[in-house]
Parts: sequence; C-alpha cells; structure tokens
Amino acid sequence: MNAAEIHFHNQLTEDHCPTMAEEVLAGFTSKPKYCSPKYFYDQKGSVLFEKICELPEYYPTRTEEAILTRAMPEIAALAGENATLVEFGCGASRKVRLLLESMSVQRYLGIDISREFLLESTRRLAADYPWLEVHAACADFTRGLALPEAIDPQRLVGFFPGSSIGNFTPDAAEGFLDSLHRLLPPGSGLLIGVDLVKDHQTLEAAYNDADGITAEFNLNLLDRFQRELGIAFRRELFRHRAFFNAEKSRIEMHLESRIAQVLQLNGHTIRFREGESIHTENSYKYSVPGFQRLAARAGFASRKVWMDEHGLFSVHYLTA
Ligand code: AVJ
Repeated sequence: MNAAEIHFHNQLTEDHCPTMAEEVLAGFTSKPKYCSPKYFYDQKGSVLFEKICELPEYYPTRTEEAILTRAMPEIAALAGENATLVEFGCGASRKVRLLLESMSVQRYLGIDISREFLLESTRRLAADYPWLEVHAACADFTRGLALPEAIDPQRLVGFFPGSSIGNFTPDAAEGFLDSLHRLLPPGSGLLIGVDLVKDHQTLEAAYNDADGITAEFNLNLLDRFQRELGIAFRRELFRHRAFFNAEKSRIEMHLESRIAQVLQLNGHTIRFREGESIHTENSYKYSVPGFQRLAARAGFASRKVWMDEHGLFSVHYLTA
C-alpha cells in the first residue's frame, strides 16, 4: 500500500440530502426557528471554521493546543502503548498531530461529516506519518455511533477536542457520552476538550470577531441552503447575532431577519417577522466539576484534568 493511502469508510447514507431538507424544514417551521450547527460544515464552512481557530478573539484553539502540548507526557502515560486513536469531528486533523508526535499510536480513525475536507486532511496525515494506519469515516455522529469493522475496539482512545461537546445540550451531551461509553471497552480512554465558563466579554468577543469571520461562517448556512435546497435567501436581509445566555451557560448564535419576509422550501411557506431569528448554534460552557458530574452520569471516571493558567479551557482524560 502506498504510504499516503487511507482506508475510507462511507457511513453517510444516500438519503443525506432529503434528510437535510426534512431537518431544515422541521427547524424552520418550529417556534422559535432553529437549525443544527452540523450544517455549518460544507467545504466553505469547514475552511471558515479553520480561519476562526486562528482569530485573536477565538481563544479555545490555541489555549487547548498549549494545554495539550504541556500535558502530552501524562496523556501518553495514561493512553499506554499502541493505541487506536478515534477522533470525532476531526476537521483539519491538526491537534491530533500533537498526540501523534509523543504518544504510541498504531492506528488513527478520523470521523467527520465534511467528506472532501476529511479526505484531504487524512491523506495529509497519512503522508506525514507513513508508519500510521489511517482510516477516515464520513459520518454524522449526531445520528448514532458505529466503528467501521476494520477498527478493533481494543486499546481505543477517543479524542474529542475543541469543545465540540458544547454543541450538544447537557442532556444530549450525556446521551452522546453514554453511547460512546457503550462503544468503548472498559478502561479505554477519552481525551476531551471542554470550554469553561468565564467573563461575558471574553466569551462574546470570541463569537463576534472584528473581522466578521464568525458572521461569515454563520451566514454561509444561507448560501448552502440556497445552493443545496433551493431556498431563495438574500443574505443581506439577515444579520449574525451571538451572545452569552448566562442562565443556560451557553453562547447562542442566531441569524436574524432584518425585515419581515417570506421564503419557500419544498412548497412550504416560511414567514419571518422583522427581528425574528433562526437559532443556529449553542456552545455550552462548563465548570470543571460540572463537566465531571455530567461525564460520571454517562459512566466515565475522571482520571485527570488540565487547564491553562487563566482558567479559560479544560482538557479531561476520562476512562470508560
Ligand atoms: C466547534 C462547536 C466548538 O462552539 O466554539 C466557533 C464552533 N461557532 N465559532 C464553538 C464555533 C462559532 C465551535 N465548536
């Protein structure tokens, strides 16, 4: 096998498109209107997200990378020898390189919903780490978790960085961790990054960057639905909104209609009042003990937690 070859597993069903139309319609006809953040990640959205990660206001990425770099010797010891690393929502597969540099890893499986992006980033990984057996699975893990048959569930270490867990409501996060717990044999590890509650300015600035990249990322949903579902959006009639909801401990992102307007989707009429919004994302923020309690309810034991010196972000090593 060519060193830069990867094993590809398609787990996105053929009906992904009708599913998207149905899900979007269900969300747009609800009160209040909503839309799943997983739809941000078409090719353009995945690229925009990588840009967000580099923004001065967006502290999670660089903070988590610094935490991982410092914690690597301890993480390597906890993970043991010849691990199979499984990354959920691997995106550009950048952070996992920190792990590959200093852990004993035999096999890597990257799971992502964005197919071309996944193929590109796992191929790059396979080229840069020729000794590594690289697998890529295109899947929507919010619809259930399954490992491709080629992946032996022994010695698995799950990797769920970036506070992606924050996109789930706490109940759904517990459900997701619970299904992960069922997938992982007892004793296997889960390395998970969780964003922490902090002052509102820092939180809100991270989702309202001065360059407007986050706004672009949010508005890209409209372009995607226009292209893929035929909704005749005029993106200049919507604005990006992001704020911290302290009561629910989450950042909320919305696309707010600037005027009263009407749109059509599959023969359904969708009406917007002026100022009415589509709720496009939640990003929950936890305290360290709050997240440990949630993980414990799903059956995970907390082995170790690391934080940066300012208490911005946390990385947990849990065992099943
Ligand atoms: C990938 C879900 C962790 O919530 O911070 C970044 C996505 N949205 N800026 C986050 C996101 C707007 C990000 N997660």
